Amino acid sequence: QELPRIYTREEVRSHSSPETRIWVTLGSEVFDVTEFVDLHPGGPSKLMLAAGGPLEPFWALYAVHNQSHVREILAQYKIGELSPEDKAPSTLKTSDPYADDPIRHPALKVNSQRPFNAEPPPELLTENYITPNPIFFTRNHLPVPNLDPDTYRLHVEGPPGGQSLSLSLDDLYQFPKHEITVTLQCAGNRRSEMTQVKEVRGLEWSIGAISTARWAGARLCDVLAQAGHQLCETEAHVCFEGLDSDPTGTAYGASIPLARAMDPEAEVLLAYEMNGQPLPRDHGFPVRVVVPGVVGARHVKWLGKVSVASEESYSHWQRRDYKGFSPSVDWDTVDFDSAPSIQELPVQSAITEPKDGATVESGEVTIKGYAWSGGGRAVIRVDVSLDGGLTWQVAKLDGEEQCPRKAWAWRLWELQAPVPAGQKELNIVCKAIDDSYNVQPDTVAPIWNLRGVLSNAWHRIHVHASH
Ligand code: HEM
Ligand code: MTE
Ligand code: MO
Repeated sequence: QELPRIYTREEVRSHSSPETRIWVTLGSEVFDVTEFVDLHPGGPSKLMLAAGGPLEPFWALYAVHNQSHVREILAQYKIGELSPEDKAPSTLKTSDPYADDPIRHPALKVNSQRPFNAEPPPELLTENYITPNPIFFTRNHLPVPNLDPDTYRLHVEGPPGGQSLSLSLDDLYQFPKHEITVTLQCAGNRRSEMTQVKEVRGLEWSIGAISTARWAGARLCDVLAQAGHQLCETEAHVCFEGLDSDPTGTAYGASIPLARAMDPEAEVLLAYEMNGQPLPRDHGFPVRVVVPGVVGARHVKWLGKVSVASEESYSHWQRRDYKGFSPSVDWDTVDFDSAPSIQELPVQSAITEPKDGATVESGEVTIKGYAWSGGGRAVIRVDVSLDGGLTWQVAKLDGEEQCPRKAWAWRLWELQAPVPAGQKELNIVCKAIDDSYNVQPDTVAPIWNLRGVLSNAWHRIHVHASH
């Protein structure tokens, strides 16, 4: 058996560029991760922050790394150990960047504590048409910033020759207040069903990475107009930057097409209220973007800056994430530049009651769920099957009737159906149809993708009937 090679921290430090090769440490182990840098799901630049030093301070921030498969990847690159005198835990005592995160509601099912990611349980998700703020699903990539509403300023960059704005909350309140009901869904909603087909990288969302609120604020088009922006011919994008940032100061960011931002009918908001209250800290206090009909990732929270550019945002989350690929694409072949960023989401529905695996009384069963489509497309019908999709019944749609082309919010639905006599096992399935007659695909495998986004196959649950 070979003895591990021994290195000093100083030696490790000298390996921090592609020319010298890239080394990192975890505990007392040393790794040469040069070959992994370009494959890193979080992007090469993030990994490079740790080049030549310990991973711990960064991994404390991204708990996504506390998984065995991540440790296994790293293990492949092990080249040796730190010398005994260098093994002592790094004197650099990192304070917990999440110590100031808000207290959360105990009903939330937590997928990740740091950063905080959680969804309401199915039993609560469709209890109310409007999701109560404390159980609205939460998707954070970083610690929650603690912003002072009195000193808060939103920076809006003007066009060349125009004027830039620095808006206080009071300034924002001066714009006409616009209030709309909008459903927000994460691209990763129902990712856990994709994982069952084949492993994907991302948080294990069940069916609850979706919620609905009344949002109020200024229209983005009014604010952009005040800064002197007009809808121009050239392809343009509105870029948003959050005030949440990693240790290097890189902020969360995303963009949407200028045409959507400038269209009053698209109702893009700079929201300061959620269900009649100031935004909760987890949901972007004091101001966030709300982009009706569009994937959650573009609804930038803790909004610090708005600018117009000829290119999409250069943010990792715009360019290296939130894109769809063929099931044949893997992490060795993926070319993120080849796919457009997700904006409008496809038609979606899920069953929230009964619970998968539950036992239902003989006689009648009540089946409930939600249905929604992106781009303002209204859900026109939800079909439900009790026999795995052989025969179908049409559910009753509840909740607010939606305006054509501006159907920003979900419909809840319900079906009461007799349990077929003698039937001991029920395979309950739902699928929604939107007003473009888009339907959900019947199975997950053909839409599987390496990032586990856009998971919208027929939702299937299995229940036992007690006869
Ligand atoms: C995601 C490995 C260093 C930031 C990931 C994932 C893996 C990985 C496998 C995907 C995990 C999953 O979604 O299941 C590694 C390895 C590293 C390393 C082996 C060291 C050699 C870093 C560093 C940073 C970082 C130093 C930050 C400064 C991230 C981020 C994500 C990520 C932001 C994406 C999280 C998300 O899905 O939003 N990394 N990583 N990583 N990593 Fe790393
Ligand atoms: N904005 C900032 N600044 N930071 C973030 O991490 N996450 C995005 C988006 N806006 C995020 C953000 C993602 S991926 C989603 S799905 C939604 O916020 C979630 O919004 P919610 O937490 O209010 O449900
Ligand atoms: Mo998301």
